[in-house]
Amino acid sequence: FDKVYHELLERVRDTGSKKSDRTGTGTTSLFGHQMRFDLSEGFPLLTTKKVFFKLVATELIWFMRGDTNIKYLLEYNNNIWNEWAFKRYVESDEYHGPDMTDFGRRALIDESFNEDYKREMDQFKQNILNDEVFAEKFGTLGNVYGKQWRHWEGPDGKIVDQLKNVVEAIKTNPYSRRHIVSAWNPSEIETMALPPCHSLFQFYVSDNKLSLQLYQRSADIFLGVPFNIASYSLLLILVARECGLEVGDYVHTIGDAHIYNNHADAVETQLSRTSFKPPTIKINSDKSMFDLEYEDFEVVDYESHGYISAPIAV
Ligand code: THF
Repeated sequence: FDKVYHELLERVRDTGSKKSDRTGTGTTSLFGHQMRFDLSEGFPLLTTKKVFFKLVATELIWFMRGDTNIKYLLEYNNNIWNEWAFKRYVESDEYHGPDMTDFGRRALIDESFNEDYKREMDQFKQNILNDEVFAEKFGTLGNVYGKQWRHWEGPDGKIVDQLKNVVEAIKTNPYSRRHIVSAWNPSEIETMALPPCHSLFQFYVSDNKLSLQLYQRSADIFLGVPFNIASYSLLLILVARECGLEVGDYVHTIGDAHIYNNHADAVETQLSRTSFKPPTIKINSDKSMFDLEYEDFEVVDYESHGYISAPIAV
């Protein structure tokens, strides 16, 4: 599994073009890449760096619950969406602290700003966790994944539960070519803190095996993709379990595949490492996928190299 990912890192590094981006960080990027993971061989949690399964699983459960408020994530000490909620807060009329314009970039280059940023972010997290009114208002990311997966709102106000529908359709009409869930809702993009990076996925059944393909419009290869691979592979395992099918392939298709310039050294470190055998996932419960909680999951035999830290572009 790691090899398939390393090939992507190398391809982008060696053949990508320099491209400036929305976040001002700068990237090396190419357009169009596909990876395939046969999940009967194990669970693709990368082993050439430590990937935190807890963060992956709690994020996926958060999507599956239809939740769009980071409060749930913070309760599991999962901080991967904080910056996007924080951004909305500091741009609102209710923020009166020091100027946080462009905080993601400034925190990396200005030590005294970074102190202010860390303090404000910490306060923000405490407010989300302890103040219900504040959390309601500033913990939400708008109509992001959870909303679209479970409560897509049609023009007539009709709510579509795409995830429930697709599970039902796989059970009743497995060979259908319409097993699609879309997070890309053009009329609601403006209401989202960030337009969905993983925009659409499709299921496919053959020989009693369930496969899933993701279309990701934009992929942060070093930080995001290891999460995305594990997340959608876990979703595939859950839906297969729900539908009484074996697991087939997880296919990951990417549009803009980019390595941020400030991840270059981290990429070299990871590429210099050799992989371990992949772990497996155990689910210690009979509950439906819609009722599972993080505590029901167990990663078995995960042996990995150490964590490699890298800054997130906001
Ligand atoms: N924006 C950018 N620039 N990259 C992304 O990968 C990304 N996402 C989501 C939304 N916007 C994005 C958020 N997902 C991490 C992982 C996934 C994220 C965001 C951040 C991250 O920093 N992971 C660290 C561990 C973090 C921790 O310990 O708290 C890591 O090393 O893996 C892609 O969907």
